[in-house]
Amino acid sequence: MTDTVHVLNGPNLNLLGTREPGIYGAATLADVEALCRAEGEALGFDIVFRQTNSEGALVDFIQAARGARGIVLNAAAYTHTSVALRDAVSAVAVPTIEVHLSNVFAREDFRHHSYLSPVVRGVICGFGPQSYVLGLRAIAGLPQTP
Ligand code: CA2
Repeated sequence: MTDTVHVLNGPNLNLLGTREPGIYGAATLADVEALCRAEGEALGFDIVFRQTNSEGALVDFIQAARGARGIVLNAAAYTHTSVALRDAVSAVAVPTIEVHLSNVFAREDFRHHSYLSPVVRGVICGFGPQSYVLGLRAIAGLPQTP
């Protein structure tokens, strides 16, 4: 049986590769998806890859991941604002890796705080699209709960 990992993306990440290449690089979200699918295949994961600009939809995506092997979550700006997302991550009890393309700690102060970090399994930031690959590998390395 293949384990499912949900790779969930928040607001404006659909614009990747079209603007601000100095911060976020040249890869598009479709490129990131292809990378995740290739890594997922290597690790034996079925990848569900989704993006939304809406906070409520992201809550729904997290809830839909209940029972999955893991979640790789780039909540984008909602990372720094959303108690609703934090509550959703806590509620589903699925091992979640918070990822960011950029090194948020090398950026503005408001990006240094995450509502999600205290309730996720771990945080990876600053490696561009490789942050997602590292997130998938982190899930693969976690002990599996029955
Ligand atoms: O570095 C990351 O992955 C972020 O989660 C990206 C968010 C930002 O608010 C977080 O602080 C860090 C922003 C995503 C917006 O992506 C864009 C891509 C291209 C052009 C404009 C925005």
